[in-house]
Amino acid sequence: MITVFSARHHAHAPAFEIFRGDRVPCFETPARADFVQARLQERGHALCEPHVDSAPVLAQVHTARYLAFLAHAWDDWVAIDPANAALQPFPSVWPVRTLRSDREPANFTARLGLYSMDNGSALVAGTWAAAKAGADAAASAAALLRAGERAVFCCTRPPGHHAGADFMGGYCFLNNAAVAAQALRSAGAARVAVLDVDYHHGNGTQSIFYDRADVLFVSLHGDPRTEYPFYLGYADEVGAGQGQGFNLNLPLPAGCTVADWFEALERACARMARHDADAMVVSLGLDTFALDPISKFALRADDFSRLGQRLAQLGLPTVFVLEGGYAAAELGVNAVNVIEGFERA
Ligand code: SP5
Ligand code: ZN
Repeated sequence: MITVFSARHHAHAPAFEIFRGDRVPCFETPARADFVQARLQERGHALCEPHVDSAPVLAQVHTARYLAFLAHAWDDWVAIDPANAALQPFPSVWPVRTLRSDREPANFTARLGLYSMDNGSALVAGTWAAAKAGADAAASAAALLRAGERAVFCCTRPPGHHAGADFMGGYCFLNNAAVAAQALRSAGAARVAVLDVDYHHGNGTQSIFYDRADVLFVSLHGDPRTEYPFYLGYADEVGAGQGQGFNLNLPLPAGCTVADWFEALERACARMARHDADAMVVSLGLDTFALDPISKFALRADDFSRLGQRLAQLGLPTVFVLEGGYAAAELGVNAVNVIEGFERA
């Protein structure tokens, strides 16, 4: 399976994130994608650079004002004070209920809060370049499928599935999976199915397609009652308007068994099969791994092979997009196990 990979992901390397009021090393690091790249090469898989500009598709997935903010956020931050170049901006104020989000304030921190769901996406000088390269990889993968590839893997970071039409969050800035799905639609696929197997609910992807019947969203994740992102991902979210019946959430209790997880995967696959899709996008989070430092599912290396095998049985042209997974040293083996399980099936 061909992999789309850009070394530009290195440009996004924040020094720290905030955890319980303290600065802690980032869980989402450049080493993650490097371990995956190394394992792909070790196993003889081909890699290529992104070759499609995602800008037209990004404009369909994200709002113009969010894209404009994100593209210039670092320059705006440093323009306030050159000393800011050594600091990471974090939001500290948000337009929650009763506050207005239709007006964009002039103040930088207020704008950052307007376009953030949490303080979980550390922003640095190279964030836009890295995120854009990831979105370009997703658009390139869609083009490769159209050109006849059976499946393509996007080895991208930062991840994307928490990013909504007009906000960042959960280490995510641009929604790569949504870009892949929308690019497939634009390339002629009448129906696309998105399956999100990251430990965390893909709130951004769900919200982007929530009122649409052409893009089905199915997600398997830790119960939001106790797990991030907390405010979305419940089973009663079934889609709205035209999209009613085209959103399926399968929350599982933190600490559930591998057998429970694969049982839910069967339900997900059954719904995917009913969609009669022309192509599938898999938000491939690997934080379901037993040794993941921030998650509470129990999958082992072999289980990722089984996942790949099961997904291949859906018989659909497939784009895999890397999402979470924070046991960095094991990420390469686990990701490539999915890829090779898929290929073997
Ligand atoms: C793409 C993705 O997987 N994003 C995950 C964002 C999770 N953000 C919340 C992180 C909270 C870290 N909690 C650490 C608990 C350690 N005991
Ligand atoms: Zn995750």
